[in-house]
Amino acid sequence: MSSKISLTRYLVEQQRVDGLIPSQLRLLLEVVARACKGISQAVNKGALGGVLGTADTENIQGEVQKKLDIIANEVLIEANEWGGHLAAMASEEMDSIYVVPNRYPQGEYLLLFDPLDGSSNIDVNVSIGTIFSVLKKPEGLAGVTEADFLQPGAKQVAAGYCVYGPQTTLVLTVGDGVAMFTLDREQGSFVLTQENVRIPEDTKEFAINMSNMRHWDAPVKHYIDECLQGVEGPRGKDFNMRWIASMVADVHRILTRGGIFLYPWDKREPNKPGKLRLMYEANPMSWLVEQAGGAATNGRQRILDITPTTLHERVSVILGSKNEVERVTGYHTTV
Ligand code: AHM
Ligand code: MG
Repeated sequence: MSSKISLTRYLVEQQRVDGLIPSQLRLLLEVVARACKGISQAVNKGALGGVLGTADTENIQGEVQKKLDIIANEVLIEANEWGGHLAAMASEEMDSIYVVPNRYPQGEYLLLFDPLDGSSNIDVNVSIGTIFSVLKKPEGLAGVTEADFLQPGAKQVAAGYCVYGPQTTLVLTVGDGVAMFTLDREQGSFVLTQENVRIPEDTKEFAINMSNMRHWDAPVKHYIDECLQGVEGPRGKDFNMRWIASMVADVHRILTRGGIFLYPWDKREPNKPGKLRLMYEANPMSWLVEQAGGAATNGRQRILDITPTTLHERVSVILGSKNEVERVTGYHTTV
């Protein structure tokens, strides 16, 4: 790329030339990106910044919070509450929605995030990230309630993640394909490094936590069993396995070179539809993957078509290369 295109310029051009994003949404995305820069700095400092380890508190999901879970949540709230672009926020780390305080102007957007995804990797210096999803507040009602958030993922107006790995990379869609921006630390800005990201339709790489195999249901077992049989099996090719245990990093690999990611329902907690959260993990990732030509289902239906009934609802996730996702989804009716 001859001249560098910053995230700011990219967004301004999307707004001006393509009319894709209103100015309030542009502001929102710039603020989220700025917050991610702050989180990236905290992540980079690690032990030097005293940010590693647990915080001795639990979130609504009963998970022990890490210090960085809480720091990242605070950074996102503080960055976003005063700009006038938001009505409210929701987070994996907060029981209920955070309504923008009265002292600030109220905007028309709703922001949802998993402030620090892959928490189990924080202390071991493995890639982690921030996932975010943007919805519009339904029109016509004063105030904002949790019910305003309960929209299917197909209604998202922007979605993305920032992965804190060897590089800090922000990946974004506003419904016109997927673009990637790498943080230039000297300049302090995100620079466009890839546009029109495409996921190959076929793959030889799967990502799943194999230690749960005995708990899966038949269609998922059948699919992975076929992959494991390799070149001698019905698939006629050898598969490779990757599992980073940070959804951001696994999805980033899939957007970069293809693959399939599964976190399916399993028998350990039969009443839970899955481990991952629909509104701020599965929905934004599913939209990014679809925008890059991939597919995302819960085994029975397109994830983006699910209407949530609660903010922290969980879902079974199968996403990535289109032909593989369609194969596993098909097994849910044939196996
Ligand atoms: P988190 O949001 O609390 O970090 O949990 C979500 C993470 C995903 O990033 C990842 O795919 C999964 O949990 C890993 O689960 P497991 O520990 O079962 O491998
Ligand atoms: Mg998460």
